Amino acid sequence: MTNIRNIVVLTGAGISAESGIDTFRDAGGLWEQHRVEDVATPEGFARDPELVQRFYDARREAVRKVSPNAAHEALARLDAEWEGDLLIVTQNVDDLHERAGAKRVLHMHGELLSALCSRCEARHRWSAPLLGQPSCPGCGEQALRPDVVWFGEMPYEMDRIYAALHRADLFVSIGTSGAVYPAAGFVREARELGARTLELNLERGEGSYWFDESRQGKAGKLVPEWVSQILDT
Ligand code: BV8
Repeated sequence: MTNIRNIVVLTGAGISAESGIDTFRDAGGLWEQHRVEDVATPEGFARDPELVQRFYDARREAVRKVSPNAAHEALARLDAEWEGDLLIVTQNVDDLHERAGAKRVLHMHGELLSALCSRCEARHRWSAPLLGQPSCPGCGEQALRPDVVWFGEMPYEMDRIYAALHRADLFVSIGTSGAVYPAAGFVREARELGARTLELNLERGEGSYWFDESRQGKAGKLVPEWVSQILDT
């Protein structure tokens, strides 16, 4: 892949599936076990905060028990060796990219290992349960919520993401169904800005039409292959 200097990689739940983290829409996925509007909206949190805190406490616990897989490790290698721009934009709230060693990571939908105070808006690295309403270390109020972006809320650092898309020569999407916006619109943005676009996914996603190339298979196999293709040739 000649004259590629600046890369944006978008990842979704599919990249963490082989680590044992449930995806959302696949059979037996999170959205089969819980109603989105109950656990991933501000209205759901207002209606039943305990249900929502329990949902995210369980996911925070589950992430602690799993490890990064070969796809996370391959992206960490790319991050360490790629001299050009690289931004790994993840929709995932787990910390597997960072535990694999990747540094240039942006969590556009937030993180399980962070708590947000709805009163003073401070953010705190957080690994304990939020059920039982611990007080905010900043303002002391019992107003902590999971630091994740719920439906209807603005994703984080959109300006940094669009700036990277504007500079990108290559946009790669890994393990995402392309069902949730604005992330699902990035491929068209990147394409219209002249970048080459590549999809690596178990099956074609909803936006597959917009990719120059789409490779189907497991991320644990496709991502190491792609990374060595771009670093070693
Ligand atoms: C917003 C955090 C205003 C919490 C999440 C335009 C059109 C229509 C609707 C909208 C629109 N614009 C906005 C909306 C509304 C809404 C939306 O998109 N609704 C959808 C359902 C239609 N969007 C919002 O509300 C967003 N906010 O728009 O604010 C705005 C507008 C413009 C610009 C700025 C702001 C906020 C959305 C964020 C919600 N929070 N997560 C939590 O995690 O609990 S979304 C959550 O679901 C994830 O973060 C992720 O984004 C999404 C799940 O998708 P995937 O990660 O792709 O997972 P999925 O299970 O679907 O697919 C897995 C894929 O992996 C599959 O394709 C499978 O084949 C593949 N796979 C499986 N195993 C493997 C694999 N691939 C490779 N290897 C494997 N082993």
